[in-house]
Amino acid sequence: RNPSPTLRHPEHWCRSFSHFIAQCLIKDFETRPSVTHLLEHPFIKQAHGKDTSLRQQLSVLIREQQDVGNRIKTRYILPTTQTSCPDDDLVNLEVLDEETIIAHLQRRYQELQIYTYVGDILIALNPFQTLNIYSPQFSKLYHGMKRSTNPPHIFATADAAYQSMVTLSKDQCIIISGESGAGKTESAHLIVQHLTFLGKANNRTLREKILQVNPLVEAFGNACTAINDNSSRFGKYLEMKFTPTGAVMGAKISEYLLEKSRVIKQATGEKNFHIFYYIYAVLIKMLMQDIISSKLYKEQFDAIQDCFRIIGFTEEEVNSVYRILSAILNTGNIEFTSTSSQHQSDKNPFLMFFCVYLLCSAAALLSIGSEELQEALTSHCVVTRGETIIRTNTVDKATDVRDAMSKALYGRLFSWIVNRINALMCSDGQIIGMNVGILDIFGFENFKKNSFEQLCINIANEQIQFYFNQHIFALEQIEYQSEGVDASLVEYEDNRPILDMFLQKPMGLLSLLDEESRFPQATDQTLVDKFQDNLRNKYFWTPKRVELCFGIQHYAGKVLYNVGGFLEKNRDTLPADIVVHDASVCVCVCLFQYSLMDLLSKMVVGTPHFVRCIKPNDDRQALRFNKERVMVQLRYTGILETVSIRRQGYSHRILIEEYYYLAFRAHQMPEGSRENAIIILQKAKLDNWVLGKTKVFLKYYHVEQLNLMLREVIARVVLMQAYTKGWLG
Ligand code: AOV
Ligand code: MG
Repeated sequence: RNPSPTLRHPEHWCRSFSHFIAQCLIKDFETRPSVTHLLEHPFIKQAHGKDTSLRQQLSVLIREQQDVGNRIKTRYILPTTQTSCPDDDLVNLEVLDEETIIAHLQRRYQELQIYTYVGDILIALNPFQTLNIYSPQFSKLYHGMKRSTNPPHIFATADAAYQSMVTLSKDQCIIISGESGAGKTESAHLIVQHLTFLGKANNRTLREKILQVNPLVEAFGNACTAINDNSSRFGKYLEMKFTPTGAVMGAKISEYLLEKSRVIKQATGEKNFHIFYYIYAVLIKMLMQDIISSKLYKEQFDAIQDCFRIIGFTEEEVNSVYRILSAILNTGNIEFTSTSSQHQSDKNPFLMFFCVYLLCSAAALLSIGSEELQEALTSHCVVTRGETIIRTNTVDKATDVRDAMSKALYGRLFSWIVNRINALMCSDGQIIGMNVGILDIFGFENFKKNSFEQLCINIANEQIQFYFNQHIFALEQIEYQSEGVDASLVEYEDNRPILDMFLQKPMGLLSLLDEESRFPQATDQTLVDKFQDNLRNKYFWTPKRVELCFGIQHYAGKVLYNVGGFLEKNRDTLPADIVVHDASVCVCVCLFQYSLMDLLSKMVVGTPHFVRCIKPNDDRQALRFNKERVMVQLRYTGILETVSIRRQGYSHRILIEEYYYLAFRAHQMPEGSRENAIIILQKAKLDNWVLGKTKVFLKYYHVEQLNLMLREVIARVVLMQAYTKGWLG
């Protein structure tokens, strides 16, 4: 491999190389490397000669690192003799029953050890308090380290993904799951933070830009719900793009299934999307009753302004965004009254005047005529016998049109912002690179009243769970068998039947819903009847005492859904003559059968890393560990089964050719045979591996070991090249 361009300059090279060495030594806190100690290192001895500037650089570096080490030691409770301990990983527990695992996690949680491994999977318990373990010093501590060097951490997972990407030149994806409020979005931020640290581009602006992406889209796509004050109301897949040498070069975001209905209506105690409160506090300048939250919203507004500016939106674009938001706010307040004579006396002149004012403002903000807008809201065209007739809408119909328009405007605005971010973040689209994708969706939800939105969210979570199962259990079993490797099959809760009940055509729940949505005469009752007649399995039932409801046994628990509004929300129609032209599309068909599958198929291409977020209590209290709640989550996420499969399993299958540098010289180009695989593994002094027909089955720690060795070999090659080229004088 050629040395990367950043290594060309001797001074720079010295810094990065010495950094590498210092990091190797700093792993062991007890060693306390001194400058003399480090200068005795054979690599450095060879390289530095009598170069005093290197010596100075090293002493600064070491002092810095020792400082960090000391600080970390006091802040993050580290065992005194080792930096990590066996109970960091559930796989190492001697007794593996539920009770032991729970007690273990509880003890760790009380000690603020919120992270625990199950092999290569990270369990993250929500601390519900700010922890001092995410500073750049921690990023440094976890940089390029073996997992067993430090206590479990979200940075270690991000680091493992990054190192695999760079070492093996393969795309990676990190899948974060867990119920609403469990900490997925926070984890996603931390991963981006660490990846941005690792992908040190010379381009500081780009780093800053990437860090603004999440806050910006979340202002538009997150909202306060009964469970979480910053709940994601859309699914997000963020791909961080890197050059082949691992420098960050851009980011791309894919969104799906934004909960648009929130724009027009929110359940009791819930709120609209964050951004509305920010602009309400600033642009509309109305007196807010709550001064403290008004101040907070203004600060948030300023932060969003900064995000827009840093990412590169023009002032004109930002103004257009606010104009559309204001138009939505105005439209939402328009009320309709009937013009028929018997209702004339009901009319309130002030209200009418106010509505006309709102209508005119909305029209002006959208740059259309107010009459045009009024017409679109209050009338519709019917074509009868080739003739187009304009009919006046009823009050209900006009209200529906108004709401549909607001939802469509918001949905499109959101997609536009996302597309614009992508255009601004990927200017170097031509460069071939690799990426680490981070999937953060809305978590499983079960409210007192659950509607169409909860159904969509929970189906998405079923799919992620299915993917997890596929990866951890099913594929593993299939592969063992086809490779002729003996491994006892592990039992697991397969949620495939539930998914089939939703997605199968033509009799799955979503197809039935789509079919019923096409009948204009359909009602909530006909829909429930249709479900009841066609869905006969143990995952579906209709309760006797509650009307217009149906229950589903999801992988994560029973949920009772209320069908009110299902048909309308699924139709998601817009009148043909409204401002935004849109065909009548059914949400379910286009979003589930294509979009989510598309997303999952993207993920399947990359090597997955899993983060399972767990919510220790429902009161959002720090240090409160509700055993029952944790137990339920461990059960339905399959963590217990995962522990056993990880313990006996060989989670990694590798192409051994990728490691041939470890045993052969570059020019030898050995063929990928079983014999050569054995030579490499023996040379690497690994044991306990299994050789299948075509692949080597390794435990996760084997792969770490191999990658570390490979990096050392590459560093040595770089050093030799630097010598031959005379860069070291
Ligand atoms: P979610 O993404 O899993 O829910 P969040 O990531 O929004 O959950 O976390 C909920 C809240 O928990 C955050 O607002 C923080 O207050 C707290 N929290 C989570 N992780 C941490 C952490 N590592 N350190 C400190 N506080 C944390 V949803 O989006 O509702 O499914 O749809
Ligand atoms: Mg979230």
